[in-house]
Amino acid sequence: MDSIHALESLAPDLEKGLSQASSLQELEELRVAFLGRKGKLAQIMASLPQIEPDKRPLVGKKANEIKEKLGALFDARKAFLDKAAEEAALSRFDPTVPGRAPWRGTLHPITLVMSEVVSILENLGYDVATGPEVETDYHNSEALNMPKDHPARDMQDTLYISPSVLLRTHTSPMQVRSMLARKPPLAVIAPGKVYRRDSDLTHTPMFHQIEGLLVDRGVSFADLRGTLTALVRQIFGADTRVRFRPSFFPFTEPSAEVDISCVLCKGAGHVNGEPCRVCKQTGWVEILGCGAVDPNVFKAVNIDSEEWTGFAFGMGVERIAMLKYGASDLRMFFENDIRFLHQFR
Ligand code: 2NL
Repeated sequence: MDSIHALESLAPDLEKGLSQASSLQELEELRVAFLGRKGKLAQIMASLPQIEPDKRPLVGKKANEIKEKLGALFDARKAFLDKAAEEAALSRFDPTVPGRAPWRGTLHPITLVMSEVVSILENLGYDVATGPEVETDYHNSEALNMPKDHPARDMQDTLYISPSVLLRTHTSPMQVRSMLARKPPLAVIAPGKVYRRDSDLTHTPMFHQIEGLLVDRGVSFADLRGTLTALVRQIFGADTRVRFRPSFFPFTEPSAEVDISCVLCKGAGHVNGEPCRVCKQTGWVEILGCGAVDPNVFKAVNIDSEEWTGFAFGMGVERIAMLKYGASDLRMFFENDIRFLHQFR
């Protein structure tokens, strides 16, 4: 009974082969060799017609049993190989290795300085007012004591959208809007972007400003001095000295520019015997402009300047950021070089 014998030897033969098969490809090769169309089982079945007819059912039954058996052997080996592969992968994964820190963004230095100054002034009692960057000529210039023929309108290099609509050249129009919308007393700051037709080493067409405005009865220049001294000492440190120089702005009278003792040389004018590059040996750096609100501004927004007095101040955020962070080039704030921006946390 050669056929039965041949069939019965298939399972041990396959087991031997499988025990040496270590990849899915070797497994597949064995499957083709044993169960394939021209494989060992098929070859034995091909000789069935030569067997005496009364023995054929027995051989056929045996063939089916063996086919099942072989299938089970394949499944078992495949499961074994899959499990081994999974364990090998797990042994390569070391859960104690520290993870890679995810890349975190940072706030832009201009945003940081803006938030700091806004927060200081909020603590002093000022309300924040934000509004349109596209403004009317009236809110940006006319109401601020700069009539149509005023030289400051050219001086400011305004970007016009139409003859009476423009990109705001300062955040003062928000102060005008606040005075029109509310009744004094009021204390308002206007932070935001402003635009000028100006672009070179030290000027960008867009930059940031923060303005403050206080309107109340009996406001004096001493109040202004106290407020600004408190502000700059919180920004630059408690030992910062402050000085006022007479100046001119169309919307304030009298007007002043404020200097602080140099942030680098602390007022000495030199660092390690070298002339100070920040203050050019003067010991002082300009930080903001200010003044008492001009009666013509109050008149434009229907505030009685006999009853109400006020002061206002304005500062450039980029300038403060440069001094605070020791940046030598304004353009660094606009290039968005990640190596520069990533230093501010
Ligand atoms: C500067 C100077 C300043 C003002 C802004 C102002 C606003 C109103 C009335 C009066 Cl509504 N004044 N703003 C006053 C003085 C100076 O800014 O150098 N800014 C960068």
